[in-house]
Amino acid sequence: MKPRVCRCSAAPMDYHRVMRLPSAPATHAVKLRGDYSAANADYVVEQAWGDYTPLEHALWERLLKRQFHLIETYGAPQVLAGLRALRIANHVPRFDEASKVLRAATGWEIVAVPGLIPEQNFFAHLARRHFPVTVWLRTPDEIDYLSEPDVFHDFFGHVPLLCDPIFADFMQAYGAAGHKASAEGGLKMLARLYWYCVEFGLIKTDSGLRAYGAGILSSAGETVFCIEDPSPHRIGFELERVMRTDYLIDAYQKTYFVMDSFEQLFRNAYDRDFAPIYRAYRDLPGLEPDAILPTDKVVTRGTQRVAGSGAANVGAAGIVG
Ligand code: HBI
Ligand code: FE
Repeated sequence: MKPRVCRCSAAPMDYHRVMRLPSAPATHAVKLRGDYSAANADYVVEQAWGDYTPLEHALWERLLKRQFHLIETYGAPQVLAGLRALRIANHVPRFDEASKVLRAATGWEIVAVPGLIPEQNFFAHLARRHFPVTVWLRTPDEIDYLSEPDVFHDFFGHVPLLCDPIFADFMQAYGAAGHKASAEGGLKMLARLYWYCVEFGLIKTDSGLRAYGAGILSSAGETVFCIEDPSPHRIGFELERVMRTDYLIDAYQKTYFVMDSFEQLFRNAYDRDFAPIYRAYRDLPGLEPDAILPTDKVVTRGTQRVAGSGAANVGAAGIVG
């Protein structure tokens, strides 16, 4: 697979490809943007908040206003509660201040990182309730388009839900599962769970479907698309189904999986041995991103008119960040 440039501020690199390598990302052919030279062995750096420029703070404010407005309509209530608790302001947030809120809420804290880090380090942080947040912010011409997660995606997209006790426990369990998955040949399947839940998950609420995945929440276009558009399938979450399904990294998703509640996620994933699932499916080809199986709990069957592969579709989808 060739390196792809992805459409949103989601986690839009092919993580598996980058992170399966034994070496640090900085030595990989895909040039990562962050400065890894000052990172310690865990890839942690200083946030150096004072170094953000007035232009960067202004860009943060622009991104924040646009997304906050959309998320009031389309975001899950737990996300809104987290955003309020964090009192995200009109400037790039200080990780130390946000960590105080998180520690009090769920025992999580933020660690600053230069960008994407190898998945074993990423899992180790999560297992300790440390959430890695990239320090750099996109430039103004990238407001709608970015090829790696930046501080807006990582912070605005991921951190609010870490205030939710159930989701917070799930994320720690995910990190712990990551350690085991490499020995059990399950990394690819575990990454699909991350993708379809943590990055692109929807949840049912009394007022309809709402978005909680960070890749959605940091993308203006996908925030509306995932809820309103007739194109994608929306299918009830089922752990094995999700773990078997390939995903798109360079276009809007063809399928979103819908959680009944975060309790469901927790019940499915916490304290569960994934090894039998890995064994059953790891050597089989993945399901197509637009598959519908007879066993699926279909919430809405999409027209699949927008979803497609490659850059043309990304253009059609409007390249949003
Ligand atoms: N590194 N900084 C950072 N952020 C991520 O979301 C991330 C990562 N490294 C690996 C990784 N995600 C993936 O392996 C996920 O599938 C878990
Ligand atoms: Fe992400």
